[in-house]
Amino acid sequence: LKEEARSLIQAAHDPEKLKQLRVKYLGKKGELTGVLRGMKDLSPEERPVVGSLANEVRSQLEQWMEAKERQISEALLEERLKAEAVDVTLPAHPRPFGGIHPLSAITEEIEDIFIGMGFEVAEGPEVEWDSYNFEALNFPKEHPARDMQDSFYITSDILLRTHTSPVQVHAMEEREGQVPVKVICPGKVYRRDDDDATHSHQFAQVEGLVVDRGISMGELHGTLEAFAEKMFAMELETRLRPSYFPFTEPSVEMDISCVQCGGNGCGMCKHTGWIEILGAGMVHPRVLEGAGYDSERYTGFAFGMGLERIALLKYGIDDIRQFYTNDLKFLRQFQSL
Ligand code: FA5
Repeated sequence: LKEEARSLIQAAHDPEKLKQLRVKYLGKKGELTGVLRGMKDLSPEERPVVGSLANEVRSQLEQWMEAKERQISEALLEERLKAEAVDVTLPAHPRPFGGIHPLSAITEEIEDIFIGMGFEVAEGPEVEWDSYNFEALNFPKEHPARDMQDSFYITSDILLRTHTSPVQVHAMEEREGQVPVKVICPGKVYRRDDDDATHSHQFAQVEGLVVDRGISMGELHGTLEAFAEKMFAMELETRLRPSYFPFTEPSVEMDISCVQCGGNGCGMCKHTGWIEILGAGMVHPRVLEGAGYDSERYTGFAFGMGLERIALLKYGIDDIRQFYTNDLKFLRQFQSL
């Protein structure tokens, strides 16, 4: 029996076969178990002899089976490793690279241009006090000009800022009457505007503020002209048109000659040859005084531009919603920025 079992165990090449052999010899109805069971029919003298022999065979079979089991599982592992081997010399799958979002690229470009002109970059909260977003900017409560910027209120005193102009007030307060103040403030703003090709309920602005002695409209115009030429990398015509903001006096809006048709008239500029890019003006004395600046000694200018509108012009995009829908085909066009 022992010899027969040995050659069968030796010949087994898979775990299933080994299991069958275990049942055949060592199972409840197995051959060796049968021998042990038959001991009751033996004479008392034979019993210890057969008993110890049977136990010896049993432990021998168990040893062989265990050894074989190990051998089989090692062989299986070896086989699997061979089959699943990774060829490290193969070229890797190309990983898709992300690109910078066109609005981030525009923000960085605008920051670089103004930093080059000596401006600092300041930031302010997107969740703002009504007093900073409106009152400190000379929009008293119930003032009709508040309708120009339909707002998302959180409480009666707190809202999502509707423009970046409140950062002007924070910047002046932080400087405690010191000059020069020369900051730009990029950031998100929110308005209850209906979304369409040129409007979004959330968009980005860049605010600019300069306060010092002797600042005039001349500095404002020159700064904005230099900015527009750098931004659009071409000689552009610019013009200032009178406008109204409660926090600047006088107030203007700046148009640039249409970047698409060079001022001859096309669909983009509604055949006027001009495109409005920002609002600006001389900081209202009441705003200067409210933020701790003596309006007899100092004057300042401020401007605020819509970032998406600048990006639409620069990249010739026809719908502002493209910036927010995350269409990869659209975004991939800017991968080289
Ligand atoms: C303002 O927000 C003023 N704070 C700008 C300013 C700053 C004037 C400093 C004077 C001094 P206005 O509401 O016009 O102004 O918005 C400025 C720019 O934001 C617009 O020229 C336009 O480019 C952009 N804009 C306004 N509403 C939207 C909108 N719903 N979606 C996208 N861009 C918008």
